[in-house]
Amino acid sequence: MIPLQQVWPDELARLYRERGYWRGETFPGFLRERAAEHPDRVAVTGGDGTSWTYGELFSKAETNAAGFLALGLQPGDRVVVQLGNIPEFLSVVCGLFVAGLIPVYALPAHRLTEIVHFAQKSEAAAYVIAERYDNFDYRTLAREVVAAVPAIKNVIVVGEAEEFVALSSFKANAALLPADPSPSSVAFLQISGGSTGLSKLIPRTHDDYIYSFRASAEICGLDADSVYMSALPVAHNFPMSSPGVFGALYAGSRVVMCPSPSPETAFALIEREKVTITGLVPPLALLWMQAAPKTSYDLSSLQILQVGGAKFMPEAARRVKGSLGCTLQQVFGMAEGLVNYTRLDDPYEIIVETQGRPISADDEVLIVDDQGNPVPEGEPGNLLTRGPYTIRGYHNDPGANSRSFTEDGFYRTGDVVKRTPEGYLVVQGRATDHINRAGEKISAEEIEDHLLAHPSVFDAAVVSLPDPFLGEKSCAFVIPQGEQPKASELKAFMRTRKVADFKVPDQIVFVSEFQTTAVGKISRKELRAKLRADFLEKKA
Ligand code: OOB
Repeated sequence: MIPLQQVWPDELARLYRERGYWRGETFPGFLRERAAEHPDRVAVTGGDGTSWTYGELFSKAETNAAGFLALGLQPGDRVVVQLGNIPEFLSVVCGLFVAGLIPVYALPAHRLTEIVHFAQKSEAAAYVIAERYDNFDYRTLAREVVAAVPAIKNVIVVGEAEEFVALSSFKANAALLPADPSPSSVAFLQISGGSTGLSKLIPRTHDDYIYSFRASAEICGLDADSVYMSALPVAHNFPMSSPGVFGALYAGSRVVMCPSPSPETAFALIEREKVTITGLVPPLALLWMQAAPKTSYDLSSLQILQVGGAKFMPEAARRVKGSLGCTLQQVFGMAEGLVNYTRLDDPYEIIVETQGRPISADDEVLIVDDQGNPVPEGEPGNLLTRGPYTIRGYHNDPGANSRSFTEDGFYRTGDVVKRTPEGYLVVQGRATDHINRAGEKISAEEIEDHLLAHPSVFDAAVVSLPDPFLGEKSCAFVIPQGEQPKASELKAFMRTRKVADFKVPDQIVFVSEFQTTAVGKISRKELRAKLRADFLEKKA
């Protein structure tokens, strides 16, 4: 098994400890502490009203930890977790942490192709699902996963397990529980948005991740009276840690798991649970702002609406206060690390016009041209970063690591930003070829590969097009061979590829050739840029 690690150079690790960012905390350690400090305070509430106190959450985590180990899993083993916004998400992943097992976070939208990739890449030994979520039976998916990945020895199901193992069958057994993991060890694997090909795996340590959500909770002013609602899929880094469910648990706040971000479901929960803070991607923020004036639900408890994952346009940002009556916080982050926030007491213009500034004084931010030279202050350039919670490399991916990191360990974010005189970042665009579809990052290359598998596709180039609602939508330019297939046929074909539904191209445009320059071969990147520009120009 390829060892999991995330290593910073000694002098930086020393600095991060000296400055108090890395305090030697671990997930099991802080959860146990909170359970001891306020065992009877409610930690998490589900959409159906199920509530567990901090004491109950930790005791369920210990029971689940023993259950996983009793199945024969060994500390250090990887476990793919595909659960939606239900309280069991927390009892399962906290159980894995207590057992020293490593969650690999999949989204509910992922299907066979993605799950097999995560399982193989992480060398996973088990897979946790819910019986159903969002009208999909995950047991049918699990059967295909097990057939494709024999190393998955156990499937654990929240709900009716059929031939698999029911989470509810797990029994407490303190004798099985190991000592807490080392704070510098990898706690879990997060999934990258991925601009080239398949998603990469992001190893995050206890020390670095806990710092990021502890500091985030402080920036957002979370305390015992706060109620954080996860409206986005909780496996995303944003609702998980910015400050997310873990920042909320760290601060002793209450977490609400919202099963759908639709205004109907979310507004009802805001009223019922007196939610004080939640986070959305821009398209959902627009939807909420549209629905709020007409709703009969009482949204007055909501103090902070965070918006991030994709660019929130200033015009929309200016409407938040008027329509939802709360403070806007812009969040510009990435699963690889760096997270920027506008601060709650920032001047209004900074809140609506910028994507915030880094969490840490020791987040190093460089803005450089394509040759790697710093651009003049205030000019747009490529954002590079390193710091106390930004990874130094992906798991087992030398190719991606040489592309995505500089020799001195800066992560190339792929984002084009400029910096204001006050040190706030404004996202201008992106240098890499992915589509940011309502906050879900889609790799153009990955979709092209699927389309090329269709017998009537000679070549395909996938690009992003502006969309008033989604921010960006995906468009596939396809050169057919033989008889031209219908667009609907290609979309149906994409579904047979067993990928997340958000990866099916929104639009398909058939072309007879890709105009390449006289010089001959142009890069895929240039080709995509040209197709996109020509198409938008024709439409204008
Ligand atoms: C968050 O994380 P990821 O890993 O899904 O995506 C990261 C990328 C960034 O590199 C950037 O391209 C884009 O998403 N992005 C934004 C943005 N926030 C993220 N682009 C413009 N404006 C923003 N506010 O998306 C994520 C992780 C933690 C917190 C928030 C978002």
